[in-house]
Amino acid sequence: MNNELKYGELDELIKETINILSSKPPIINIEDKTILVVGDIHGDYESVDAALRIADKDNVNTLLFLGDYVDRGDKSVEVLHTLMTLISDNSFNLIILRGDHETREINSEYGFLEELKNKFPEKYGEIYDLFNELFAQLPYVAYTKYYVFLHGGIPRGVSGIKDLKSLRKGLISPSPGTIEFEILWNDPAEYINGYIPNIRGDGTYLFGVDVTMDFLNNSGLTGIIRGHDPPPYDKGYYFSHNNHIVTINTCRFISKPVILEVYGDEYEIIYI
Ligand SMILES: [Mn+2]
Repeated sequence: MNNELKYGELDELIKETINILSSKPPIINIEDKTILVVGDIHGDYESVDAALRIADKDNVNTLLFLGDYVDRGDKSVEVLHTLMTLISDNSFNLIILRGDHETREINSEYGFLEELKNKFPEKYGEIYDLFNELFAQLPYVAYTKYYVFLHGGIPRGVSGIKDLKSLRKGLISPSPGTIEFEILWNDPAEYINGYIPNIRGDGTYLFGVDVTMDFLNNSGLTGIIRGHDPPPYDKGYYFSHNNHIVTINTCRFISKPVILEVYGDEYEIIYI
């Protein structure tokens, strides 16, 4: 942890970021043609730093993170501090989507709460509550003319981007059975139609290629770019549903870390 970073300063930065985020919608339309996309981070500060260097080098203005900033690694606070500083400085068009770890139900169990206890033994409870208030203000989805970006997958009952306009912000731990929950948790699967229960737990689903094609056709889009699921360790990404879905990971504790650069209707996967 940056030793100069005191509880009071962090507290103010979180509050300022909540103010900025709460004025934005849960679904973001991106106009920019070039976008640098970052997958799961899970407390891996070095990967965030590497992605920001590439954004600088390639002169990219729009940076999109696919969620899961906290838990597992031990630098979730540093990761969030960097992202909040960039949001408050307005130095990039920075979009940070919500992942399933940006819910209290999960981040109380998988390392983030413990990290805060270690780094802020006196005040961890207040910081933890503030961060979860911030997470509840993160958008769930972003889209361009060609691609949709989300953490997990297509929720049941959602047949196109128009059905995502009803997403609600402000939920600290979205409940199973809601589109807010399923967009954070669902995964694509080959060789199934429709939806079947996912081994990740109650209320999580696998969706088939028919769901993906209906969603894309109804939305006038060509692909889904997501995180959430660990790719083969040596690869860092994988394709599903006839290459209409790409899953990437940017956390070096999970697989080789990659980022993805979108240029209009194309993209390139880059090892970092
Ligand atoms: Mn996830």
